[in-house]
Amino acid sequence: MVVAVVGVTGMVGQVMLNVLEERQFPVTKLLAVASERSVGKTVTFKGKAVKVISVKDAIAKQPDIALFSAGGQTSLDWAPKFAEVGTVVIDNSSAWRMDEKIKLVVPEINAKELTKADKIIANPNCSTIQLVMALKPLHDTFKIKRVIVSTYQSITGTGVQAVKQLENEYQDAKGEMAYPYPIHKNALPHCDVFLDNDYTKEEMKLTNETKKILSDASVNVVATAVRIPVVGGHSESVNLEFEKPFEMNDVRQKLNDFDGVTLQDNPGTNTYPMPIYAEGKDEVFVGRLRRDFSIENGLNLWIVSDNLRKGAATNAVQIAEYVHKHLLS
Ligand code: 11C
Repeated sequence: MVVAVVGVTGMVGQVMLNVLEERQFPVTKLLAVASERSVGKTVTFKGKAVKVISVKDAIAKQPDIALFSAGGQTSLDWAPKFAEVGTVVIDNSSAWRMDEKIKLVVPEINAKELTKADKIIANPNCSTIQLVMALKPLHDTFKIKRVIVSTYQSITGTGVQAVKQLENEYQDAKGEMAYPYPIHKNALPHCDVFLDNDYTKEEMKLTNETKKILSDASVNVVATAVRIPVVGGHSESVNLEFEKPFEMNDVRQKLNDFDGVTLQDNPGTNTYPMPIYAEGKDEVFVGRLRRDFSIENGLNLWIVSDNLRKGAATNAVQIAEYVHKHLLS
C-alpha cells in the first residue's frame, strides 16, 4: 500500500508513523506530507529517512490511503482532491465528522458500516473515542439515558506549542503561549474555542460525536472539558444513568469483554487508571467503578487513554487496517 501521512511533522503525524510501523501495516511506500515550510525536511520511518513532500506532489502519486492530521482547513481543502484520484482519506480533524455523508468511525464500534464508496472517513475527537469505547458495551446492554462527563485533558491534545509552554513555565523561561493563562500549576476549564451556547467546541464534540458513533441521538451527553498540565493521556470522570437496572458484576464483565478496553479497578490495592500508565499504550483504561447512590440506575467511572494513540493515531491506523482488509483487497 502507498500510504500518505499528511501533517507528518505534527505530534499526531509522528505517532501515526510509529503506529504504522509497530502494527506492521503493509506500507510499500510512505509519502511524508507537510506544509510548504517543511518540504525537504526528513522524517524517520522504519529506520530510514524519508523526505517531506507537498500535498500536491502526494496527490500526483495517487496513494491508496492518506492519513490526515494537519488541521481542519487542510482537510477541507485537500481531502476531496485525494478522494478524486481514488485515495481513501482517514481524517483526524473535526472538518468532516458531523457531515451526514461522512462516517465517523471507532473500529471496535462501527467499522462494519464502511463500504467501498467511503472515500473520506472521519476519525473522532480524542476525548470522544475513549468515552464511547467505555459506553458502547454498557449502552448495548443497559441503554444509556444520560452521560455527564468532566475531562482532564493532556496538553499534547493542543499540540507541540502547548508542550513548549509548559516546559517554559516549568523552567521559569519566557516563550510563546498556547493558552490564555499559564498551564503549569493550573487547570483551565477551556479546551478549544467557546461557542454561542457558552460550551466549548470540545464539549460539544463530546455531545454530538457520541450520538453519531453510537447511532443513537437519544443518548444525552453533557460535558465540561478541562486542560491540565499532564502529558500521556486524557482522563474523564463519567456519570451514567441507565434505563435498565444493572449488577456491578455485569458492568465489569461487559467492559472486560469489550475489545480495546482494560479494567483497572481495585480500590484495595490503589489500582485505577492514570495517564502515567496509559502513555504509549493503545487501550482505553477504565476504573473507579461505583454505583451512583444518588439516582436510580446510575454508575460512576473513570476513563483514561493516551490521546495521541487510541485518541488519534491508533484509531486512524485501525481504520486503515479495516479498509485494507475489507475494502481495498
Ligand atoms: C484536545 N481533543 O485535546 C483535542 C485535540 O478535534 O481532533 C484534538 C482536536 C480534534 O484539545
